[in-house]
Amino acid sequence: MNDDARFMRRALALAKRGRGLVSPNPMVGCVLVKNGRVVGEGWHRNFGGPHAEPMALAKAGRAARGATAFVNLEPCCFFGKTAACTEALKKAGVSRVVFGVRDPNPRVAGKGKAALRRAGVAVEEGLLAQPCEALNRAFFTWIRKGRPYVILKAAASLDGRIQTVSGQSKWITSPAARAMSRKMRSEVDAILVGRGTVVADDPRLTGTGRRHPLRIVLDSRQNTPRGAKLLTQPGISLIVSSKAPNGRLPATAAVEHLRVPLLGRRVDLRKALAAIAKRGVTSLLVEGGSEIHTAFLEAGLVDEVRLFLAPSLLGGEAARSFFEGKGFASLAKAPRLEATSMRRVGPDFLLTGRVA
Ligand code: AOF
Ligand code: ZN
Repeated sequence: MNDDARFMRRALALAKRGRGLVSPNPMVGCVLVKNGRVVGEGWHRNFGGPHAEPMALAKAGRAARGATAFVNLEPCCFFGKTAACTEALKKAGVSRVVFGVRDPNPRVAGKGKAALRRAGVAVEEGLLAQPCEALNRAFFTWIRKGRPYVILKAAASLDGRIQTVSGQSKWITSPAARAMSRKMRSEVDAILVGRGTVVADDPRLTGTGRRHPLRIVLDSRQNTPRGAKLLTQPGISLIVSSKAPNGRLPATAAVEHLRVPLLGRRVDLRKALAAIAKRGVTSLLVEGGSEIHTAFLEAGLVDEVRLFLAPSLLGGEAARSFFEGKGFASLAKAPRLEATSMRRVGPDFLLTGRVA
């Protein structure tokens, strides 16, 4: 790996320290290098806080003059919660900026690069573009599509079933897989389930960290049980329904409501996702049940699939699988995963891929 790539990798590693803390902002890291030596490092630590570049500049002090800045994202050029990074870089006398990917935020979107060039700073775009794009995939989807990055998560047998024929689902996968699934919850902004899952499994929908992702229940008819465990966990639960909240489950500080019109017999998913995105949710873990997974897949609203597969074979025509519905008549029309990977988790497998 050449030196530039090495420093960009370092910027990426720093950026990752903001995971779970910066949303709905992107994760950004910055490394300042002079004469082959790192003179300052910084990363965006929390939403509303300083950006990566000024943090690195503060560390470098006067050594920033004539240095190269490596940043995974195009530096911003507007005064938001903090002053523009392009200005800070310019003022500090940084002579070259290497960034991974353009910031799709319409307030930046190439304007950061142009501002630096105008100020006589040498700018290079696209170093390690792929990992830089991957790191902030949720943020990019949120900005570009006005909806969260949607991850469908399920735990199934090798034959794709999420229940036995008698409805038993606890537990198809191992404690190791369940622990990993809780960790996944801690890394997203929100988790979504259908009312049916709340009734059948009464999940807590909690993660592992100190941060509590928003818990969302899709409940077309305002029927979520009042005693549901998820409603009393730390953090906020959001009931998404076509009906106004009633006295049975009134809005409180911990239970919020969102009203979304129906599309056919269920809540309009696109409208629901747009409204959820407006609350600053950039990533959403959809945990089921089967009808919810099916509705998201049929609507083309799944970006990524994470499937825990237990080495068991449950069989049974009446046993539910995580994707049902009408199905696709032709292979060509059925959704396919790309960039797939498979790893072992205890006795189970975790298969992941992005919907092509
Ligand atoms: C950077 N460096 O470290 C980050 C950037 O509300 P603000 O002022 O924090 O601005 C947030 C926007 O700035 C965010 O939507 C994204 O476009 C950019 N994030 N830019 O130069 C950083 N976190
Ligand atoms: Zn900035």
